Amino acid sequence: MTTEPPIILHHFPQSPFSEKIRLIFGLKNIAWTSVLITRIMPRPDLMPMTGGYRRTPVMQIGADIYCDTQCIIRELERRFPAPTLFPEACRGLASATAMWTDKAFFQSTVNLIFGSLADKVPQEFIADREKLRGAKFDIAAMTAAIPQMRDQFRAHLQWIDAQLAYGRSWMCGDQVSLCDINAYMNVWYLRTNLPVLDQLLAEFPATKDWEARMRAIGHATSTEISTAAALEIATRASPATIELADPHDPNGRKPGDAVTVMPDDYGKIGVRGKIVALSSQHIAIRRNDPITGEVVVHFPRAGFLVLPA
Ligand SMILES: N[C@@H](CCC(=O)N[C@@H](CS)C(=O)NCC(=O)O)C(=O)O
Repeated sequence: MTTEPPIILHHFPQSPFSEKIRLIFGLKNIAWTSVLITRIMPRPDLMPMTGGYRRTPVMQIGADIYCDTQCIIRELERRFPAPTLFPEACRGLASATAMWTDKAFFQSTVNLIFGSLADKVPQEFIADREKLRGAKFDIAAMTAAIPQMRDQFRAHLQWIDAQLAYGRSWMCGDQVSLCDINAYMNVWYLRTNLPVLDQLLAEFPATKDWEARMRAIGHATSTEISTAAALEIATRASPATIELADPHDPNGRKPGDAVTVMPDDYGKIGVRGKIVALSSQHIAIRRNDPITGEVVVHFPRAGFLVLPA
């Protein structure tokens, strides 16, 4: 008898991108396994699985490793289709909202938070995030820009509020969707860090009520294991991904091709491997790691570069 490997999330409590996934576990009522990783590098038990990809969160199912929330969400929806995150009216747009919520909206949230926390931000954290970004994590500039960031955050909040007009409970109508999860990430991040959110929400009562509904979704039930135990699971397991060619790949890529995959914005560490499966929204590559043995690492396509290795 074979038992299904657990759904493991490598995350840390303060991580807003991880909060998206924790809420999806809540929404779909998925029992999951929690692996708490450090907020800054090094993460010696995780890197052998991802091949160097260092952003948070990462999902692990046996020896299949899913990087980036886009990719994690796609896999969770495939395995647990009900309730869907993609109601008919916003099937494509629901995913596309990440290009708003995770970039411009997130940037204003990050700047507002770190600019306000100012000298409370530990030096090791600043050094780590400078390495991640390959640019200065300029707290003084963020502090100077607080009024502008409040304006930006407010403009994004108003877009959420406009979607909740006419008494709608959720951004795409009467069903919660990925649009809500994506947008809420920023509201959650500000809420957990600064009291200013109450002031900003005062003019948006529908969004304030929506925030409470979002929070009430919860995180379902989880069991905690150590980073070492998760690594052991990957080492013992074999990847379950089936080879899948993409007849429409515009660059003629195919299973077996050696490639390097990396984010196009920050944390641009290339992960090398051979293509196993690919499509317009997904690429899976096989790597042989000296510690874990064979693993398949999965990435989204939007926002990621695929280069010949
Ligand atoms: N596009 C990524 C972004 C993830 C991201 O930026 N996460 C932050 C933490 S919430 C991060 O990676 N910080 C650096 C780190 O944890 O090493 C995703 O959707 O997963």
